[in-house]
Amino acid sequence: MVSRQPRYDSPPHGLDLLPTADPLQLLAPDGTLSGPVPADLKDDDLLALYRSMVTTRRVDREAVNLQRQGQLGAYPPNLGQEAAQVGPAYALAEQDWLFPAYRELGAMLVRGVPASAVAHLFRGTWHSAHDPAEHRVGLLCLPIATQTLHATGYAMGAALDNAPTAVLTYLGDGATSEGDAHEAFNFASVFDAPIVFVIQNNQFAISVPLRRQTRAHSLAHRGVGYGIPGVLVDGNDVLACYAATSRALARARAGDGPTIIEAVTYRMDGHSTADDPTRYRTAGSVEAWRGRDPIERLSRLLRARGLLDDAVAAQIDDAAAGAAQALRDDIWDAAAPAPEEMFDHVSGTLTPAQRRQREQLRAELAAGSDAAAGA
Ligand SMILES: Cc1ncc(C[n+]2csc(CCOP(=O)(O)OP(=O)(O)O)c2C)c(N)n1
Repeated sequence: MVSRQPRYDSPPHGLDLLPTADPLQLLAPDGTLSGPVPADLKDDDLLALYRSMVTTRRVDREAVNLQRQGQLGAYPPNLGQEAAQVGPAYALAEQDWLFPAYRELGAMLVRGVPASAVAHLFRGTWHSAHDPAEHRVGLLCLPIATQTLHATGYAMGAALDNAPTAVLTYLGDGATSEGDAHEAFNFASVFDAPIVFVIQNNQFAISVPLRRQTRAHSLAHRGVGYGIPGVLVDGNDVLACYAATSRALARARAGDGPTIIEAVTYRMDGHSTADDPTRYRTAGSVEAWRGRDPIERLSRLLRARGLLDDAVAAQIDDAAAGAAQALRDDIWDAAAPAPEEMFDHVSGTLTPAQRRQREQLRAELAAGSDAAAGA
């Protein structure tokens, strides 16, 4: 006989995990408030959010230019996603950790990682040129969704240590179709890991549109199946992105487990500098999103509040141009380190096999340069 017993001691969560039907929005595209400014964001914070987004956009454009000039192999632009990048990262506390994918320039700048550390990866000079422990930022991950597992593992470890640390990781809409993301969501939920997953739904995985990625009502709705609350936010509203992440990080620190936030945004540029988006989307759809620009709407709010005028805006633009120039100076014709340098960072102490491999590489490099000298 089929057992009618429920499979759970207590009913599984359900409706309380569902996101709202409409994305949370605090700042409308015309710069008026559609909800309260988060109470912990003071005037200086609002200006800092603006400064971070302007800097991200300017440095991002410089990286695209450097690629066009042959200095980077490829580069994945942030254009249009500045709020979804900066808002969540700004909500992190000093001791928290960030695990980025590859498009997270804006989030990394908020954590103090130099732009050149990101650019070196795309130049192919270094695997990643920042110290993760110094900034509490993991390495950029190009294999889709792998960072979600690193992040979940780190969060589980932090919980075991009773550390007051929460973890933030970003993934794309396409990444939610990867097995790695599923495993990360499930482990995070089952072990109450103190982690926040921010899905930047920029509508495309290269040329594959969102409708080919899921039949769920939204990506945030997928949380229900994992027992994780899902939160839907306007990803072009930096205040909403900040507020939702801040709440989710507090939940994580209180031991209440993970949250999945879907930030609904739009990638205004190509997937990478190797992509031609005109092949798979219309100019009209891009134009429709231009009116929702994340920087423009915060600028309107700041001007209405008397926090920004032309002079302050020009100072911020100049500083952003300085950051772009610093990136250019660091990257232009930057030499690659010696190949065996990779062994210096692969693990704290090299295993005997790794030491042998390093010697073998040195011998091969020496033989190669002898042959070149003799040629
Ligand atoms: C495991 C793996 N499969 C395929 C790729 C090739 N690839 C690079 S980016 C990308 C699309 C990712 O889309 P999404 O997760 O939405 O993030 P976005 O690039 O839009 O930020 C794919 C398939 C890869 N890097 N790793």
